[in-house]
Amino acid sequence: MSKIKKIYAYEIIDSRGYPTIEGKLILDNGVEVTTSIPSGTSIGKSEAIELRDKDETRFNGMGVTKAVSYINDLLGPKLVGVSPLKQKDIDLWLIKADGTKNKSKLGGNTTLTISQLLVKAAATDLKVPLFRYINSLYQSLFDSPIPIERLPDPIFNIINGGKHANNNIEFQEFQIIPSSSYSFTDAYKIGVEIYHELQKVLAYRNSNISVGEEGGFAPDFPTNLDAIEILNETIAQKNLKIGLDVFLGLDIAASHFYKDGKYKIKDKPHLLKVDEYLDYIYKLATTYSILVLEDPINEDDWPKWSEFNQKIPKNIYLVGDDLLTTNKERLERAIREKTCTTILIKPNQIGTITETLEVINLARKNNFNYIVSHRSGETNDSFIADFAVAVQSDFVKFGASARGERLAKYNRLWQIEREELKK
Ligand code: 2PG
Ligand code: MG
Repeated sequence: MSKIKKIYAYEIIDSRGYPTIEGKLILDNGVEVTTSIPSGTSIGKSEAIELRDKDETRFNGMGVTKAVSYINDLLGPKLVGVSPLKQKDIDLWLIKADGTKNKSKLGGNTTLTISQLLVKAAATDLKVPLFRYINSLYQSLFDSPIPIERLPDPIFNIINGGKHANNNIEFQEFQIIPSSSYSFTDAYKIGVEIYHELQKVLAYRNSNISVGEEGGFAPDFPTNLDAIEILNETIAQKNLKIGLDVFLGLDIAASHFYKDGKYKIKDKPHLLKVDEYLDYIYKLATTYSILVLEDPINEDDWPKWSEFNQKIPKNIYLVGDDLLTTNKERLERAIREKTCTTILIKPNQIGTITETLEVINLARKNNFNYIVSHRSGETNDSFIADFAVAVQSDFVKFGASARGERLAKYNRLWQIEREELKK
C-alpha cells in the first residue's frame, strides 16, 4: 500500500468571501488529492474551535495562516511514510496532539483537513468511489455494516433568514423536502422547479429576490409565518400536494434570538416566555406539514427540549444541531434524556472523520436519526455528499438548489444515483 509523501495546505476563499483551508496529500505513487473545509456562521457553543488568525490587518482577522502552518510545519511532516489507511490511528494522534476537549489548540479546521485528506487519498489509491470507501471504513471501525440501498432525501433551504441573511425574519432556514417516495433525480427536479416558482411568486409581490448565504431567497416578511405561507402557496402553484408530495422543514436556530428566558420573534408583538413561544412553535409544526424541525429551542435548555420532544408528534423529526454539535457526549445525554430524535452531522463541528463516524455509530445503535449537513460557509468540495451516501443519512441538508458550492454536493448525489446506484 502506498505511503504519504507530502501533506500541505494553503488558504482559499469560501462562499462567504472568508479564508478557509484547502489541503493536498500526495502519495509516493503519485496519487494526489485535494480537500477543503467549510465554516459555520451560526455556531453552536460546544462546537470544535475553528482556528482563525485574529490578525485584523488580514481578511478582517479571519485568516487561517496559523492553521495552515500547523499542517505544513508541524503535523504534515510527521505523517510522511505513513499509510493513509491508518485513519483511526492518525485521527487519534491528532486528537492527542491537540489535547483539548474542543480542539482549541490546533483547531478543528486544521485536524479535519488532514483527516479528510486521508479518506480521499485512501479511496483514490484503492480506486473505489469515495462513498464506498467511507462505507467500508465505517464497517472496519465498528464491525457493523451499513448496506448502501438508497440516496438520502434532500432538504432544500429556499428561504434564508436569521444569521444567514440581512432580512428581517428570525428563523434561519425555511426548507422544502420532496417526499421520500421520489428518486433523488425526481426530488432534485422538484426542488429546482419550486425554487424557480418561488422566485416568480416573490417577484410578483415585488419582494426582493436576492439570496442569503445558502442560496435561498432572503426577502423581508411581516412574520416568520408569512415565509411558511409563501412556501405553501408556491408548492400549490406547481400542482404539488403539501404533506404528500412535498413537506416543509425549519431550522429555527432559536439560540440566536433567545435572551434572558425570552424569545423575540416578529410573529408576536411582545417578548415570549418559553412556554408561550413553544406553544406557538408547536402550532406551526403541527399545522403546516413540518417534517423536520431543527433547533426550535435554545441550546442550553435541555429540560424544555425533553418536554417538547414528549409532546411533538413522533412523525416530526426533532433535530439537534446547535444543541448536539456532532458531539458524542452530548448525543449520549440526548439519548438518556430523550431530548430529540435526530442529530445533525457536520464533521467540522467535531474535527475528525473517526469521531464523526463514532457519533453516527452511537446514533445507529440507539435508533437515533441523523442528517448530514453542509455549513453556511462552503467550498466546492463535495466530500459530504459521498459521506452522506456512505452512512446512509436519513436526509441531507446542502442548502438551496442554487449557487455552485451547494450544487457541487447535490450534483454529486445525482451522479452517484446515475452511475452507481441505479434503481
Ligand atoms: C445550520 C448550518 C447549516 P451554519 O445551522 O444548520 O445550514 O448553518 O453553518 O451557519 O451553522
Ligand atoms: Mg442548524
